[in-house]
Amino acid sequence: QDEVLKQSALHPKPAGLCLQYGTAGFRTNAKQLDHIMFRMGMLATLRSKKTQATIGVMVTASHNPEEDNGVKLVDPMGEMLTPAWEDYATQLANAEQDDLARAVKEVIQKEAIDMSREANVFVGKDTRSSSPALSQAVIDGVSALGGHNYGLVTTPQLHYMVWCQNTKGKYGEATVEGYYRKHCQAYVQLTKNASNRTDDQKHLCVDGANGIGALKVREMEHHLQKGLQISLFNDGSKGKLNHQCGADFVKVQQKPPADIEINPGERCCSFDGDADRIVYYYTDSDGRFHLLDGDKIATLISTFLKELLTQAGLDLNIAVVQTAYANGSSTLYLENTMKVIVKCTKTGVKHLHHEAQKFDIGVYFEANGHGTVLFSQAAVEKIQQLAEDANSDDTKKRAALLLQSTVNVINQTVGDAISDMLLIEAILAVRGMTVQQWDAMYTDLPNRQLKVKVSDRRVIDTTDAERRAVSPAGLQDAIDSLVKKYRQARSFVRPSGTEDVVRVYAEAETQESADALAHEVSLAVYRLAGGLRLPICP
Ligand code: G16
Repeated sequence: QDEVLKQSALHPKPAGLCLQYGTAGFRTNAKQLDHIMFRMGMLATLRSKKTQATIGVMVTASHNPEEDNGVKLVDPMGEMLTPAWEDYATQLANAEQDDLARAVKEVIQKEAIDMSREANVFVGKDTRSSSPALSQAVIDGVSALGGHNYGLVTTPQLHYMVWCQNTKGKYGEATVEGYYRKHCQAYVQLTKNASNRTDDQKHLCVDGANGIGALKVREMEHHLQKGLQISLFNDGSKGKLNHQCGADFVKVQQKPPADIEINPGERCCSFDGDADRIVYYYTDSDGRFHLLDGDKIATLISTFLKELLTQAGLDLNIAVVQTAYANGSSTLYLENTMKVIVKCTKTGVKHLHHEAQKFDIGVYFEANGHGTVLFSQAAVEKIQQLAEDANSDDTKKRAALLLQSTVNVINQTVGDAISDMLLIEAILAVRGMTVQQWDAMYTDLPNRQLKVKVSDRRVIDTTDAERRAVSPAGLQDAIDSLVKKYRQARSFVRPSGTEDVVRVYAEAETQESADALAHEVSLAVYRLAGGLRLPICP
Protein backbone atom coordinates (compact mmCIF):
# COMPACT_ATOMS: atom_id res chain seq x y z
CA GLN A 1 0.00 0.00 0.00
CA ASP A 2 2.72 2.47 1.01
CA GLU A 3 4.69 1.50 -2.09
CA VAL A 4 1.66 2.16 -4.31
CA LEU A 5 1.20 5.58 -2.74
CA LYS A 6 4.86 6.49 -2.95
CA GLN A 7 5.41 5.33 -6.53
CA SER A 8 2.12 6.61 -7.91
CA ALA A 9 2.87 10.09 -6.56
CA LEU A 10 5.61 10.19 -9.22
CA HIS A 11 2.97 9.54 -11.89
CA PRO A 12 0.09 11.70 -10.64
CA LYS A 13 -3.32 11.62 -12.25
CA PRO A 14 -4.68 15.00 -13.35
CA ALA A 15 -7.71 15.46 -11.05
CA GLY A 16 -11.04 14.87 -12.76
CA LEU A 17 -9.56 13.32 -15.94
CA CYS A 18 -11.65 10.33 -16.96
CA LEU A 19 -10.59 7.89 -19.69
CA GLN A 20 -12.31 4.79 -20.98
CA TYR A 21 -10.76 1.44 -21.99
CA GLY A 22 -11.55 1.47 -25.74
CA THR A 23 -11.46 -0.86 -28.74
CA ALA A 24 -7.80 -1.66 -28.10
CA GLY A 25 -6.90 -0.21 -24.69
CA PHE A 26 -6.47 3.44 -23.71
CA ARG A 27 -5.67 5.92 -26.42
CA THR A 28 -5.46 9.72 -26.35
CA ASN A 29 -2.99 12.61 -26.47
CA ALA A 30 0.32 11.37 -25.03
CA LYS A 31 0.39 14.23 -22.49
CA GLN A 32 -2.55 12.68 -20.63
CA LEU A 33 -1.15 9.20 -20.30
CA ASP A 34 1.69 9.07 -17.78
CA HIS A 35 -0.52 7.95 -14.85
CA ILE A 36 -2.39 5.51 -17.12
CA MET A 37 0.87 3.80 -18.06
CA PHE A 38 1.97 3.49 -14.44
CA ARG A 39 -1.39 2.06 -13.46
CA MET A 40 -1.48 -0.39 -16.38
CA GLY A 41 1.97 -1.56 -15.28
CA MET A 42 0.40 -2.33 -11.90
CA LEU A 43 -2.64 -3.99 -13.46
CA ALA A 44 -0.45 -6.18 -15.68
CA THR A 45 1.47 -7.26 -12.59
CA LEU A 46 -1.78 -8.19 -10.84
CA ARG A 47 -2.98 -10.08 -13.93
CA SER A 48 0.33 -11.93 -14.07
CA LYS A 49 0.08 -12.95 -10.41
CA LYS A 50 -3.52 -14.01 -10.94
CA THR A 51 -2.88 -16.10 -14.06
CA GLN A 52 0.60 -17.20 -13.00
CA ALA A 53 1.68 -16.42 -16.53
CA THR A 54 3.55 -13.73 -18.42
CA ILE A 55 1.47 -10.68 -19.44
CA GLY A 56 2.37 -8.10 -22.10
CA VAL A 57 2.04 -4.32 -22.15
CA MET A 58 2.50 -2.55 -25.47
CA VAL A 59 2.92 1.22 -25.56
CA THR A 60 1.46 2.35 -28.89
CA ALA A 61 -1.36 4.32 -30.46
CA SER A 62 -1.20 2.28 -33.63
CA HIS A 63 -2.89 4.19 -36.48
CA ASN A 64 -3.44 7.42 -34.51
CA PRO A 65 -1.36 10.57 -35.16
CA GLU A 66 2.15 10.98 -33.71
CA GLU A 67 1.03 13.20 -30.82
CA ASP A 68 -1.26 10.46 -29.45
CA ASN A 69 -0.18 7.37 -27.59
CA GLY A 70 -1.86 4.45 -25.90
CA VAL A 71 -1.50 1.10 -24.22
CA LYS A 72 -2.63 -2.41 -25.13
CA LEU A 73 -2.52 -5.28 -22.65
CA VAL A 74 -1.69 -8.79 -23.81
CA ASP A 75 -3.14 -11.86 -22.06
CA PRO A 76 -1.30 -15.19 -21.49
CA MET A 77 -2.16 -16.78 -24.87
CA GLY A 78 -1.00 -13.67 -26.69
CA GLU A 79 -4.57 -12.46 -27.18
CA MET A 80 -6.03 -9.14 -26.02
CA LEU A 81 -6.89 -8.57 -22.36
CA THR A 82 -10.03 -10.45 -21.34
CA PRO A 83 -13.09 -8.12 -21.26
CA ALA A 84 -13.72 -8.95 -17.58
CA TRP A 85 -10.49 -7.14 -16.72
CA GLU A 86 -11.19 -4.13 -18.97
CA ASP A 87 -13.44 -2.83 -16.18
CA TYR A 88 -10.59 -3.06 -13.66
CA ALA A 89 -8.41 -1.18 -16.12
CA THR A 90 -10.96 1.63 -16.32
CA GLN A 91 -11.41 1.67 -12.52
CA LEU A 92 -7.65 1.93 -11.87
CA ALA A 93 -7.22 4.50 -14.63
CA ASN A 94 -9.88 6.78 -13.21
CA ALA A 95 -9.29 6.42 -9.44
CA GLU A 96 -8.26 9.77 -8.01
CA GLN A 97 -4.76 9.88 -6.53
CA ASP A 98 -5.76 9.37 -2.88
CA ASP A 99 -8.17 6.57 -3.80
CA LEU A 100 -5.74 4.51 -5.88
CA ALA A 101 -4.48 2.22 -3.11
CA ARG A 102 -8.08 1.30 -2.30
CA ALA A 103 -8.88 0.63 -5.98
CA VAL A 104 -5.85 -1.68 -6.26
CA LYS A 105 -6.86 -3.49 -3.07
CA GLU A 106 -10.36 -4.00 -4.45
CA VAL A 107 -9.02 -5.80 -7.53
CA ILE A 108 -6.78 -7.97 -5.33
CA GLN A 109 -9.74 -8.93 -3.15
CA LYS A 110 -12.26 -9.49 -5.93
CA GLU A 111 -9.85 -11.72 -7.83
CA ALA A 112 -8.44 -13.32 -4.66
CA ILE A 113 -4.90 -12.65 -5.88
CA ASP A 114 -2.07 -14.17 -3.88
CA MET A 115 0.35 -11.23 -3.76
CA SER A 116 3.26 -13.41 -2.72
CA ARG A 117 3.32 -14.97 -6.19
CA GLU A 118 5.89 -14.05 -8.83
CA ALA A 119 4.90 -11.71 -11.66
CA ASN A 120 6.36 -11.47 -15.13
CA VAL A 121 5.48 -8.67 -17.51
CA PHE A 122 6.88 -8.08 -21.02
CA VAL A 123 6.92 -4.43 -22.03
CA GLY A 124 7.23 -3.19 -25.62
CA LYS A 125 6.95 0.18 -27.34
CA ASP A 126 6.58 1.71 -30.79
CA THR A 127 8.68 4.53 -32.30
CA ARG A 128 6.65 7.55 -31.12
CA SER A 129 8.69 10.30 -29.41
CA SER A 130 6.53 9.91 -26.28
CA SER A 131 7.00 6.13 -26.07
CA PRO A 132 10.31 5.94 -24.11
CA ALA A 133 9.00 8.01 -21.18
CA LEU A 134 5.61 6.30 -21.20
CA SER A 135 7.07 2.80 -21.28
CA GLN A 136 9.31 3.81 -18.37
CA ALA A 137 6.11 4.71 -16.50
CA VAL A 138 4.80 1.19 -17.22
CA ILE A 139 8.03 -0.31 -15.93
CA ASP A 140 7.75 1.83 -12.79
CA GLY A 141 4.25 0.38 -12.33
CA VAL A 142 5.58 -3.13 -12.67
CA SER A 143 8.52 -1.94 -10.53
CA ALA A 144 10.49 -4.53 -8.66
CA LEU A 145 8.21 -7.36 -9.75
CA GLY A 146 10.29 -8.86 -12.52
CA GLY A 147 9.21 -7.17 -15.77
CA HIS A 148 11.11 -7.74 -19.00
CA ASN A 149 11.61 -4.70 -21.19
CA TYR A 150 11.81 -5.60 -24.90
CA GLY A 151 12.23 -2.03 -26.11
CA LEU A 152 11.20 -1.41 -29.71
CA VAL A 153 8.92 -4.15 -31.08
CA THR A 154 5.79 -4.34 -33.20
CA THR A 155 2.58 -5.03 -31.26
CA PRO A 156 2.22 -8.54 -32.79
CA GLN A 157 5.82 -9.38 -31.91
CA LEU A 158 5.05 -8.65 -28.26
CA HIS A 159 1.87 -10.79 -28.43
CA TYR A 160 3.93 -13.57 -30.01
CA MET A 161 6.63 -13.49 -27.35
CA VAL A 162 4.10 -13.54 -24.53
CA TRP A 163 2.57 -16.72 -25.94
CA CYS A 164 5.97 -18.31 -26.58
CA GLN A 165 6.97 -17.59 -23.01
CA ASN A 166 3.73 -19.03 -21.59
CA THR A 167 3.93 -22.19 -23.70
CA LYS A 168 7.55 -22.63 -22.59
CA GLY A 169 8.81 -22.37 -26.16
CA LYS A 170 6.30 -24.78 -27.72
CA TYR A 171 4.95 -22.07 -30.00
CA GLY A 172 8.43 -20.71 -30.69
CA GLU A 173 11.33 -18.94 -29.07
CA ALA A 174 10.35 -15.83 -27.04
CA THR A 175 12.75 -13.48 -28.84
CA VAL A 176 12.49 -11.18 -31.83
CA GLU A 177 15.14 -13.27 -33.63
CA GLY A 178 13.10 -16.40 -32.88
CA TYR A 179 10.07 -14.68 -34.40
CA TYR A 180 11.97 -13.91 -37.61
CA ARG A 181 13.43 -17.41 -37.88
CA LYS A 182 10.11 -19.20 -37.45
CA HIS A 183 8.10 -17.08 -39.89
CA CYS A 184 10.81 -16.70 -42.51
CA GLN A 185 11.69 -20.41 -42.53
CA ALA A 186 8.03 -21.21 -43.15
CA TYR A 187 7.95 -18.63 -45.96
CA VAL A 188 11.04 -20.13 -47.60
CA GLN A 189 9.51 -23.59 -47.24
CA LEU A 190 6.20 -22.50 -48.80
CA THR A 191 7.77 -20.71 -51.74
CA LYS A 192 9.82 -23.78 -52.66
CA ASN A 193 6.50 -24.89 -54.16
CA ALA A 194 6.41 -21.95 -56.53
CA SER A 195 7.75 -22.38 -60.03
CA ASN A 196 10.77 -20.22 -60.90
CA ARG A 197 9.86 -16.67 -60.07
CA THR A 198 11.48 -13.67 -61.72
CA ASP A 199 12.89 -10.82 -59.64
CA ASP A 200 9.89 -8.74 -60.72
CA GLN A 201 7.52 -11.33 -59.31
CA LYS A 202 9.43 -11.37 -56.02
CA HIS A 203 9.34 -7.59 -55.76
CA LEU A 204 7.09 -5.83 -53.25
CA CYS A 205 6.84 -2.14 -52.27
CA VAL A 206 6.28 -1.78 -48.53
CA ASP A 207 5.07 1.43 -46.87
CA GLY A 208 6.24 1.23 -43.25
CA ALA A 209 4.03 4.18 -42.11
CA ASN A 210 7.23 5.73 -40.66
CA GLY A 211 6.78 3.37 -37.75
CA ILE A 212 8.17 0.34 -36.00
CA GLY A 213 7.18 -2.05 -38.81
CA ALA A 214 9.72 -0.42 -41.13
CA LEU A 215 12.58 -1.01 -38.69
CA LYS A 216 11.53 -4.61 -38.17
CA VAL A 217 11.21 -5.43 -41.88
CA ARG A 218 14.78 -4.20 -42.35
CA GLU A 219 15.91 -6.37 -39.43
CA MET A 220 14.12 -9.44 -40.80
CA GLU A 221 14.96 -9.20 -44.51
CA HIS A 222 18.11 -11.33 -44.54
CA HIS A 223 16.19 -14.30 -43.08
CA LEU A 224 14.15 -14.45 -46.30
CA GLN A 225 17.11 -15.65 -48.35
CA LYS A 226 16.24 -13.34 -51.23
CA GLY A 227 12.84 -14.99 -51.53
CA LEU A 228 11.21 -11.57 -51.37
CA GLN A 229 12.67 -8.32 -52.68
CA ILE A 230 11.38 -5.44 -50.65
CA SER A 231 11.54 -1.75 -51.55
CA LEU A 232 10.82 0.02 -48.29
CA PHE A 233 9.13 3.44 -48.26
CA ASN A 234 8.26 5.61 -45.27
CA ASP A 235 10.93 3.93 -43.20
CA GLY A 236 10.92 6.64 -40.52
CA SER A 237 14.08 8.36 -41.77
CA LYS A 238 12.24 11.61 -42.54
CA GLY A 239 8.42 11.56 -42.59
CA LYS A 240 6.00 11.69 -39.66
CA LEU A 241 4.35 8.57 -38.24
CA ASN A 242 1.07 7.68 -40.02
CA HIS A 243 1.06 11.10 -41.72
CA GLN A 244 -0.29 10.69 -45.28
CA CYS A 245 0.86 7.10 -45.21
CA GLY A 246 0.15 3.78 -43.55
CA ALA A 247 -2.68 1.25 -43.79
CA ASP A 248 -5.38 3.45 -42.25
CA PHE A 249 -4.63 6.38 -44.57
CA VAL A 250 -4.62 4.14 -47.67
CA LYS A 251 -7.80 2.28 -46.70
CA VAL A 252 -9.86 5.31 -45.71
CA GLN A 253 -8.59 7.74 -48.37
CA GLN A 254 -8.60 5.03 -51.05
CA LYS A 255 -5.34 6.29 -52.52
CA PRO A 256 -1.60 5.47 -52.26
CA PRO A 257 0.59 7.08 -49.59
CA ALA A 258 1.83 10.55 -50.52
CA ASP A 259 5.56 9.88 -50.87
CA ILE A 260 5.67 6.63 -52.77
CA GLU A 261 6.50 6.16 -56.42
CA ILE A 262 4.53 3.28 -57.87
CA ASN A 263 4.84 1.94 -61.38
CA PRO A 264 1.59 0.74 -62.96
CA GLY A 265 0.78 -2.82 -61.95
CA GLU A 266 3.37 -2.93 -59.16
CA ARG A 267 2.37 -4.80 -55.98
CA CYS A 268 2.42 -2.59 -52.87
CA CYS A 269 1.36 -2.86 -49.26
CA SER A 270 1.06 -0.52 -46.28
CA PHE A 271 1.48 -1.30 -42.57
CA ASP A 272 0.00 0.82 -39.78
CA GLY A 273 2.01 2.49 -36.99
CA ASP A 274 2.49 -0.61 -34.83
CA ALA A 275 2.41 -3.12 -37.71
CA ASP A 276 -0.70 -5.05 -36.77
CA ARG A 277 -2.60 -4.11 -39.95
CA ILE A 278 -1.82 -4.46 -43.64
CA VAL A 279 -3.55 -3.54 -46.90
CA TYR A 280 -2.37 -4.19 -50.47
CA TYR A 281 -2.85 -2.04 -53.61
CA TYR A 282 -1.67 -1.23 -57.12
CA THR A 283 -2.45 1.31 -59.82
CA ASP A 284 -3.43 0.15 -63.31
CA SER A 285 -2.21 1.48 -66.66
CA ASP A 286 -4.97 4.12 -66.60
CA GLY A 287 -3.69 5.38 -63.26
CA ARG A 288 -6.70 3.96 -61.42
CA PHE A 289 -6.04 2.92 -57.81
CA HIS A 290 -7.03 -0.62 -56.73
CA LEU A 291 -7.23 -1.46 -53.03
CA LEU A 292 -6.99 -5.02 -51.71
CA ASP A 293 -8.13 -4.61 -48.12
CA GLY A 294 -8.74 -7.03 -45.24
CA ASP A 295 -11.77 -8.53 -47.04
CA LYS A 296 -9.74 -9.34 -50.14
CA ILE A 297 -6.97 -10.74 -47.93
CA ALA A 298 -9.43 -13.00 -46.08
CA THR A 299 -10.81 -14.19 -49.44
CA LEU A 300 -7.36 -15.00 -50.82
CA ILE A 301 -6.32 -16.88 -47.69
CA SER A 302 -9.56 -18.83 -47.25
CA THR A 303 -9.61 -19.85 -50.93
CA PHE A 304 -6.04 -21.13 -50.62
CA LEU A 305 -6.77 -23.04 -47.42
CA LYS A 306 -9.99 -24.52 -48.79
CA GLU A 307 -8.22 -25.80 -51.90
CA LEU A 308 -5.49 -27.37 -49.79
CA LEU A 309 -8.03 -29.03 -47.49
CA THR A 310 -9.79 -30.53 -50.51
CA GLN A 311 -6.51 -31.77 -51.99
CA ALA A 312 -5.50 -33.22 -48.63
CA GLY A 313 -8.92 -34.85 -48.19
CA LEU A 314 -9.16 -33.35 -44.70
CA ASP A 315 -12.59 -32.74 -43.24
CA LEU A 316 -12.03 -29.54 -41.28
CA ASN A 317 -14.52 -26.69 -41.09
CA ILE A 318 -13.37 -23.25 -42.12
CA ALA A 319 -15.02 -19.92 -41.39
CA VAL A 320 -14.34 -16.28 -42.20
CA VAL A 321 -15.09 -13.72 -39.49
CA GLN A 322 -15.80 -10.13 -40.54
CA THR A 323 -17.28 -6.94 -39.08
CA ALA A 324 -19.97 -4.55 -40.34
CA TYR A 325 -17.27 -2.77 -42.37
CA ALA A 326 -16.84 -5.81 -44.63
CA ASN A 327 -17.72 -4.92 -48.18
CA GLY A 328 -21.08 -6.44 -49.17
CA SER A 329 -19.50 -8.01 -52.28
CA SER A 330 -16.94 -9.87 -50.17
CA THR A 331 -19.61 -11.40 -47.95
CA LEU A 332 -21.66 -12.50 -50.98
CA TYR A 333 -18.60 -13.97 -52.69
CA LEU A 334 -17.52 -15.89 -49.59
CA GLU A 335 -21.00 -17.26 -48.93
CA ASN A 336 -22.23 -17.93 -52.46
CA THR A 337 -19.13 -18.72 -54.50
CA MET A 338 -16.65 -19.94 -51.92
CA LYS A 339 -19.33 -21.60 -49.79
CA VAL A 340 -17.57 -20.89 -46.53
CA ILE A 341 -19.25 -20.02 -43.24
CA VAL A 342 -19.24 -16.25 -42.68
CA LYS A 343 -19.73 -14.63 -39.25
CA CYS A 344 -20.04 -10.98 -38.30
CA THR A 345 -18.90 -9.51 -34.95
CA LYS A 346 -18.43 -6.10 -33.40
CA THR A 347 -15.36 -4.07 -34.35
CA GLY A 348 -12.19 -4.94 -32.44
CA VAL A 349 -9.95 -7.92 -33.02
CA LYS A 350 -10.74 -9.30 -29.58
CA HIS A 351 -14.30 -10.00 -30.81
CA LEU A 352 -13.23 -11.53 -34.12
CA HIS A 353 -10.56 -13.62 -32.47
CA HIS A 354 -13.00 -15.27 -30.08
CA GLU A 355 -15.48 -16.05 -32.86
CA ALA A 356 -12.71 -17.54 -35.03
CA GLN A 357 -11.69 -19.85 -32.18
CA LYS A 358 -14.99 -21.72 -32.58
CA PHE A 359 -13.89 -23.34 -35.87
CA ASP A 360 -11.21 -25.81 -36.98
CA ILE A 361 -9.79 -22.99 -39.08
CA GLY A 362 -10.96 -19.44 -38.41
CA VAL A 363 -9.84 -16.73 -40.83
CA TYR A 364 -10.60 -13.32 -39.37
CA PHE A 365 -9.99 -9.93 -40.91
CA GLU A 366 -11.38 -6.48 -40.38
CA ALA A 367 -11.73 -4.55 -43.63
CA ASN A 368 -9.00 -2.21 -42.33
CA GLY A 369 -6.48 -5.06 -42.68
CA HIS A 370 -6.34 -6.24 -39.08
CA GLY A 371 -6.49 -10.02 -38.93
CA THR A 372 -4.95 -13.47 -38.90
CA VAL A 373 -5.84 -17.17 -39.11
CA LEU A 374 -6.43 -19.49 -36.16
CA PHE A 375 -5.96 -23.26 -36.36
CA SER A 376 -7.47 -25.41 -33.61
CA GLN A 377 -5.19 -27.91 -31.88
CA ALA A 378 -7.18 -30.74 -33.49
CA ALA A 379 -6.66 -29.23 -36.95
CA VAL A 380 -2.91 -28.88 -36.41
CA GLU A 381 -2.71 -32.52 -35.27
CA LYS A 382 -4.68 -33.84 -38.25
CA ILE A 383 -2.50 -31.89 -40.67
CA GLN A 384 0.64 -33.18 -38.98
CA GLN A 385 -0.54 -36.81 -39.05
CA LEU A 386 -1.22 -36.59 -42.75
CA ALA A 387 2.11 -34.89 -43.47
CA GLU A 388 3.90 -37.72 -41.65
CA ASP A 389 1.79 -40.57 -43.03
CA ALA A 390 4.04 -42.71 -45.22
CA ASN A 391 0.98 -44.21 -46.99
CA SER A 392 -0.65 -40.99 -48.19
CA ASP A 393 -0.41 -40.22 -51.92
CA ASP A 394 1.72 -37.40 -53.33
CA THR A 395 -1.10 -34.89 -53.78
CA LYS A 396 -2.33 -35.36 -50.23
CA LYS A 397 1.16 -35.18 -48.80
CA ARG A 398 2.05 -32.02 -50.73
CA ALA A 399 -1.16 -30.35 -49.54
CA ALA A 400 -0.51 -31.40 -45.94
CA LEU A 401 3.05 -30.06 -46.05
CA LEU A 402 1.83 -26.77 -47.51
CA LEU A 403 -0.78 -26.54 -44.76
CA GLN A 404 1.89 -27.22 -42.16
CA SER A 405 4.10 -24.38 -43.42
CA THR A 406 1.04 -22.14 -43.61
CA VAL A 407 0.39 -22.76 -39.91
CA ASN A 408 3.98 -21.74 -39.18
CA VAL A 409 4.09 -18.61 -41.32
CA ILE A 410 1.10 -17.14 -39.47
CA ASN A 411 1.24 -15.35 -36.13
CA GLN A 412 -1.86 -16.80 -34.53
CA THR A 413 -1.83 -14.53 -31.50
CA VAL A 414 -3.19 -11.42 -33.24
CA GLY A 415 -3.32 -9.63 -36.61
CA ASP A 416 0.26 -9.10 -37.78
CA ALA A 417 1.26 -7.04 -40.83
CA ILE A 418 4.62 -8.81 -41.23
CA SER A 419 3.43 -12.41 -40.99
CA ASP A 420 0.28 -11.62 -43.04
CA MET A 421 2.54 -10.14 -45.71
CA LEU A 422 4.65 -13.31 -45.79
CA LEU A 423 1.55 -15.49 -46.07
CA ILE A 424 0.02 -13.39 -48.86
CA GLU A 425 3.29 -13.30 -50.79
CA ALA A 426 3.65 -17.06 -50.40
CA ILE A 427 0.09 -17.73 -51.59
CA LEU A 428 0.54 -15.54 -54.67
CA ALA A 429 3.82 -17.34 -55.41
CA VAL A 430 2.48 -20.88 -54.91
CA ARG A 431 -0.66 -20.20 -56.96
CA GLY A 432 1.31 -18.28 -59.60
CA MET A 433 -1.16 -15.45 -59.20
CA THR A 434 -0.70 -11.74 -59.94
CA VAL A 435 -2.12 -8.99 -57.75
CA GLN A 436 -4.52 -8.18 -60.62
CA GLN A 437 -5.85 -11.76 -60.69
CA TRP A 438 -6.30 -11.66 -56.93
CA ASP A 439 -8.15 -8.34 -57.24
CA ALA A 440 -10.45 -9.80 -59.89
CA MET A 441 -11.85 -12.47 -57.51
CA TYR A 442 -14.78 -10.11 -56.89
CA THR A 443 -15.49 -6.40 -57.36
CA ASP A 444 -15.94 -4.24 -54.27
CA LEU A 445 -19.07 -2.15 -53.93
CA PRO A 446 -18.04 1.53 -53.90
CA ASN A 447 -17.92 2.75 -50.31
CA ARG A 448 -17.11 5.75 -48.16
CA GLN A 449 -16.14 6.31 -44.52
CA LEU A 450 -16.60 9.62 -42.72
CA LYS A 451 -16.19 10.84 -39.15
CA VAL A 452 -18.50 13.17 -37.23
CA LYS A 453 -17.45 15.02 -34.10
CA VAL A 454 -20.20 15.06 -31.46
CA SER A 455 -20.21 16.36 -27.88
CA ASP A 456 -20.46 12.87 -26.37
CA ARG A 457 -20.13 9.90 -28.70
CA ARG A 458 -21.53 7.55 -26.03
CA VAL A 459 -25.05 8.77 -26.88
CA ILE A 460 -24.82 6.34 -29.81
CA ASP A 461 -25.60 2.79 -28.82
CA THR A 462 -25.69 -0.05 -31.34
CA THR A 463 -26.90 -3.63 -31.68
CA ASP A 464 -26.67 -6.51 -34.21
CA ALA A 465 -22.85 -6.41 -34.40
CA GLU A 466 -22.99 -2.61 -34.68
CA ARG A 467 -25.14 -2.73 -37.81
CA ARG A 468 -28.09 -0.91 -36.21
CA ALA A 469 -28.26 2.08 -33.87
CA VAL A 470 -30.65 1.80 -30.91
CA SER A 471 -30.00 5.34 -29.65
CA PRO A 472 -30.38 8.26 -30.03
CA ALA A 473 -34.05 7.99 -30.89
CA GLY A 474 -34.86 8.38 -34.57
CA LEU A 475 -31.33 7.85 -35.87
CA GLN A 476 -31.84 4.32 -37.19
CA ASP A 477 -35.14 5.33 -38.84
CA ALA A 478 -33.34 8.20 -40.53
CA ILE A 479 -30.58 5.85 -41.75
CA ASP A 480 -33.15 3.33 -43.02
CA SER A 481 -34.98 5.88 -45.11
CA LEU A 482 -31.76 7.32 -46.53
CA VAL A 483 -30.51 3.85 -47.49
CA LYS A 484 -33.76 3.20 -49.41
CA LYS A 485 -32.91 6.03 -51.81
CA TYR A 486 -29.94 4.13 -53.30
CA ARG A 487 -29.39 0.78 -55.00
CA GLN A 488 -27.38 -1.97 -53.30
CA ALA A 489 -26.99 0.43 -50.40
CA ARG A 490 -26.06 -0.14 -46.77
CA SER A 491 -24.97 2.23 -44.03
CA PHE A 492 -24.28 2.19 -40.30
CA VAL A 493 -22.79 4.42 -37.61
CA ARG A 494 -20.82 3.60 -34.46
CA PRO A 495 -18.79 5.44 -31.85
CA SER A 496 -15.05 4.90 -32.36
CA GLY A 497 -13.17 3.20 -29.54
CA THR A 498 -9.83 4.75 -30.47
CA GLU A 499 -10.68 8.33 -31.45
CA ASP A 500 -13.17 10.87 -30.13
CA VAL A 501 -15.48 10.65 -33.16
CA VAL A 502 -18.51 8.81 -34.55
CA ARG A 503 -17.68 6.71 -37.61
CA VAL A 504 -20.04 6.58 -40.58
CA TYR A 505 -19.87 3.85 -43.24
CA ALA A 506 -21.86 3.70 -46.48
CA GLU A 507 -21.72 1.55 -49.58
CA ALA A 508 -23.84 1.62 -52.73
CA GLU A 509 -23.90 0.72 -56.41
CA THR A 510 -21.88 3.76 -57.51
CA GLN A 511 -19.22 5.91 -55.83
CA GLU A 512 -21.48 8.98 -56.19
CA SER A 513 -24.27 7.18 -54.33
CA ALA A 514 -21.94 5.88 -51.59
CA ASP A 515 -20.51 9.40 -51.11
CA ALA A 516 -23.96 11.00 -51.04
CA LEU A 517 -25.32 8.41 -48.62
CA ALA A 518 -22.33 8.73 -46.24
CA HIS A 519 -22.77 12.49 -46.29
CA GLU A 520 -26.50 12.37 -45.62
CA VAL A 521 -26.10 9.84 -42.79
CA SER A 522 -23.36 12.06 -41.28
CA LEU A 523 -25.80 14.97 -41.30
CA ALA A 524 -28.38 12.81 -39.51
CA VAL A 525 -25.76 11.96 -36.85
CA TYR A 526 -24.86 15.64 -36.55
CA ARG A 527 -28.52 16.57 -36.14
CA LEU A 528 -29.63 13.77 -33.80
CA ALA A 529 -26.51 12.97 -31.77
CA GLY A 530 -25.25 16.38 -30.67
CA GLY A 531 -22.95 17.21 -33.57
CA LEU A 532 -20.12 19.67 -33.01
CA ARG A 533 -18.43 19.53 -36.39
CA LEU A 534 -19.83 18.55 -39.78
CA PRO A 535 -18.65 15.39 -41.51
CA ILE A 536 -14.90 15.19 -41.73
CA CYS A 537 -13.25 13.10 -44.36
CA PRO A 538 -10.83 11.14 -42.16
C1 G16 B 1 -7.82 -0.86 -33.26
C2 G16 B 1 -8.47 -2.21 -33.09
C3 G16 B 1 -9.15 -2.63 -34.37
C4 G16 B 1 -10.14 -1.55 -34.80
C5 G16 B 1 -9.46 -0.18 -34.86
C6 G16 B 1 -10.44 0.95 -35.07
O1 G16 B 1 -6.86 -0.96 -34.28
O2 G16 B 1 -7.48 -3.14 -32.71
O3 G16 B 1 -9.77 -3.85 -34.15
O4 G16 B 1 -10.68 -1.85 -36.03
O5 G16 B 1 -8.79 0.08 -33.65
O6 G16 B 1 -11.34 0.95 -34.01
P1 G16 B 1 -12.42 2.09 -33.79
O7 G16 B 1 -13.20 2.16 -35.06
O8 G16 B 1 -13.20 1.65 -32.61
O9 G16 B 1 -11.67 3.39 -33.58
P2 G16 B 1 -5.42 -0.31 -34.12
O10 G16 B 1 -4.67 -0.87 -35.29
O11 G16 B 1 -5.62 1.17 -34.19
O12 G16 B 1 -4.95 -0.77 -32.78
